[in-house]
Amino acid sequence: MKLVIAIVQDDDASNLIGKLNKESFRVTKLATTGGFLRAGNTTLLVGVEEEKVDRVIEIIKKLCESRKQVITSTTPVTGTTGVYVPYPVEISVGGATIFVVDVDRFEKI
Ligand code: 2BA
Repeated sequence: MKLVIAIVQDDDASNLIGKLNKESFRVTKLATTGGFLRAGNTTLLVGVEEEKVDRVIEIIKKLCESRKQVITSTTPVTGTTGVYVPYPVEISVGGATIFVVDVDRFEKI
């Protein structure tokens, strides 16, 4: 058995869970926060048989969009101390970040 850990954007989570459930995958949804943007995202835990991992990833790929986001970065002005100039930087937030890990033991009690 494998555990698929997928970090997705909040906007995509509901659709994705719906589709996974429709195909009989069981999902746990965690409300998480990205360490870089410090903004909310969603982490899904999906325990599946190894041969179904590809299907889970296929569904995630289909439903999770990559979006551009503009953040304000600051950099010190050269030659001066303590002066910072804010400037916009465009970053692309996935899609999805997916980890697939082995499950040593799985029990339901
Ligand atoms: P965040 O950490 O909030 O990152 C959001 C986006 O900011 C990232 O999108 C990436 O485009 C950018 N970013 C992150 N760290 C950066 C850095 N050190 N320098 C420059 N830009 C940076 P994604 O790569 O699509 O990641 C989306 C979310 O997935 C992340 O939110 C984080 O919660 C999670 N994530 C991504 N890679 C991970 C990893 N290797 N381990 C654990 N969580 C990860």
